[in-house]
Amino acid sequence: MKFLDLLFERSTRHVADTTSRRKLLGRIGSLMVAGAALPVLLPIDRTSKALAADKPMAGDPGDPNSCDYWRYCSVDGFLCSCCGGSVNSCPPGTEASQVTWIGTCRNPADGKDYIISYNDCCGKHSCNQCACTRNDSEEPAYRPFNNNDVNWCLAAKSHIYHCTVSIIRGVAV
Ligand code: ABN
Repeated sequence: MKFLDLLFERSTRHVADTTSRRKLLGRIGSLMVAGAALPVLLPIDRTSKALAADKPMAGDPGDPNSCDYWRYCSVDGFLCSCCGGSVNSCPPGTEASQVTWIGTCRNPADGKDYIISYNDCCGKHSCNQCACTRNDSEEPAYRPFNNNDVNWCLAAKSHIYHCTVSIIRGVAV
């Protein structure tokens, strides 16, 4: 019994000697900061939020079925607005890729630059309507991080590319 007492006394003293309230509070603080940063740092799917924010703009100039439409300044693919979807929604039976090409296009209506994501819609064979290759700021394939000739469906459930939507993510400042 004495041996057990001694053992517990020693281990309790060891814990008391090697820990402190300040250290514990510091660790809890670090965990709280890391927890708050996680939603910002992790690749979380914000497509639905962006879509909800991407409402039709009053006086939005141009025809979303035409490759000249302002949002398409950096697109490379078939326009979903010609494929049973719209400028910012995938046709039924397809799913938007979460990994995308990003461009910045000027809206002639207000002169502002908008950040646009070009999400590929995946899960049906190629739409083959309204091919549009504008590629503002794009660079040749030997600079792969600046090239948009990429099938973003490779990062989706289905790798089969159908068409591309152009979603406004915000105003470039
Ligand atoms: N991002 C459109 C696309 C899809 C497949 C191949 C090239 C480009």
